[in-house]
Amino acid sequence: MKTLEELQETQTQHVNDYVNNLLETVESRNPNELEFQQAVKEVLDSLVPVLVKNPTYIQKGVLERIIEPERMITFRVPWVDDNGKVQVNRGFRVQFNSAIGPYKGGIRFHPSVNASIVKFLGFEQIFKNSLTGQPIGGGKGGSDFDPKGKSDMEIMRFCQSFMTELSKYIGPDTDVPAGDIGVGAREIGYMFGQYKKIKGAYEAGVLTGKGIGYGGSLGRKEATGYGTVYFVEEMLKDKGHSFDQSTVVVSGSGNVSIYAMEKAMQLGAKVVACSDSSGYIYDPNGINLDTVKQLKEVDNKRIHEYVKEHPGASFEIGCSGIWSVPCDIALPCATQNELDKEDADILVSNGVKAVGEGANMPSSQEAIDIFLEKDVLFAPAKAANAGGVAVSALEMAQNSARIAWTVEEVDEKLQEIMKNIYRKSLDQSEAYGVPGNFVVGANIAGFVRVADAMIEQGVI
Ligand code: NDP
Ligand code: 2IT
Repeated sequence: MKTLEELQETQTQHVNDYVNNLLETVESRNPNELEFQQAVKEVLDSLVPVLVKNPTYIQKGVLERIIEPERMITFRVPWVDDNGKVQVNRGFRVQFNSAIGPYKGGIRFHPSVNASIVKFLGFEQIFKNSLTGQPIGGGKGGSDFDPKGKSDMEIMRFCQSFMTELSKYIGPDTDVPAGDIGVGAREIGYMFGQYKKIKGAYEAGVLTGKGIGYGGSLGRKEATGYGTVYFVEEMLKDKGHSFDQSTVVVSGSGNVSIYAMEKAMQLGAKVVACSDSSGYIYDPNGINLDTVKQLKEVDNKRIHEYVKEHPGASFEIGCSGIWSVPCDIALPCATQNELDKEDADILVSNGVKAVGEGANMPSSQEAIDIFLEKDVLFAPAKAANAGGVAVSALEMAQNSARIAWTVEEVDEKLQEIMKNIYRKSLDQSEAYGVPGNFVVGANIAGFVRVADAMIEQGVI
């Protein structure tokens, strides 16, 4: 007769085979979609223990359903540039999972956007949104439109054309987009205006990240970056560390990056480097955030301009070099796969204590493996950057109630939400025998809520 241990081992082997089979299906059904395959693999691999313990999830076909979007919309976005020339871009919206609420997730404008990018982001969003505890499903959208170098009127015409088509598929109770790379308050404003014109109704909750004067929430702009730092601070606190007196490196210089730097500085850290897609700046005296904000939020300039105002700082071409800057805490806040195995090795050899992902899937799987192996505190994206979408859900709540909370009220709720996400992820990592592995903990905590809802709602 087999011992209990042997039986458990056989069971784990069965579940591993089942997961590997599913991953093969994902690969053959979504060929060439490497980012999507990467995101699914990370989640499914970490769900093995929960599937062994609760075979119902397998019996009810939850996994087969959760890896297939409920709907994927692809559309033409024609617009006229300032020279009168017709341009055509491709628009996407993936409505991935609505088990716990309307689809919710940002819109990205970047030349690299394709089906794989949108689907990886939409898939991640399911679990991230679940972790927030808010009633929001998973979705994502975007276009291969490149906002760089476009005039304000070109941006407006593009946003209007994009929304003319997207408006058929979204609404405050069906699908609620927001910003992401290349989409901030200006773009949300143009899209909201076009949606309102088409619908002939003021449906404030159809988009989040709106301007404060017409239904936006105070604190939404800061929420992702602040939330990332709140999560990492919790993680550090448990180990007797903190941001205070730490040296921090933050990649990117966009929305997430700027407010991650701001909160880290408020907590007493010295941020010495940040970047854009052309390269990174290193300022041994500590980055002057006012200069970065002026360059990026106001003047739309490249990051190397920083050095003109701060001669003590230097600029290096190429963005991945930023990880060779010695630091205690690294916050990748730019884009997917911006931190690979070699970067992880360098960070570890320079003594990094913690890595917090402000961007979505910024670390490659090999990089994550190194951090976990070397006991670097690692905060994975879907837990660490969930503060943005969490405050988006608070914006929806305010819109429904036709009220506006103060910035203090929103920030207090954000801190509470980030602490809850930290606690849930830690509890699950402990329950499944990998204490402090927040990749496993966050994936399981995010999954269970959605999976249970899917089972309760039947096979749909
Ligand atoms: P922004 O457009 O405001 O900023 C993006 C920053 O990343 C810029 O500095 C940009 O440089 C840099 N960047 C973008 N693409 C690349 C690339 N391919 N290579 C190198 N650098 C690049 O976007 P956000 O700050 O909103 O988003 C950053 C990340 O955070 C993304 O992964 C996004 O999905 C994620 N995120 C965003 C949330 C939000 O609320 N906005 C919420 C949760 C996650 P350049 O200007 O030169 O292109
Ligand atoms: O990746 C993300 O969570 C976002 N871009 C924010 C989504 C949202 O709906 O606020």
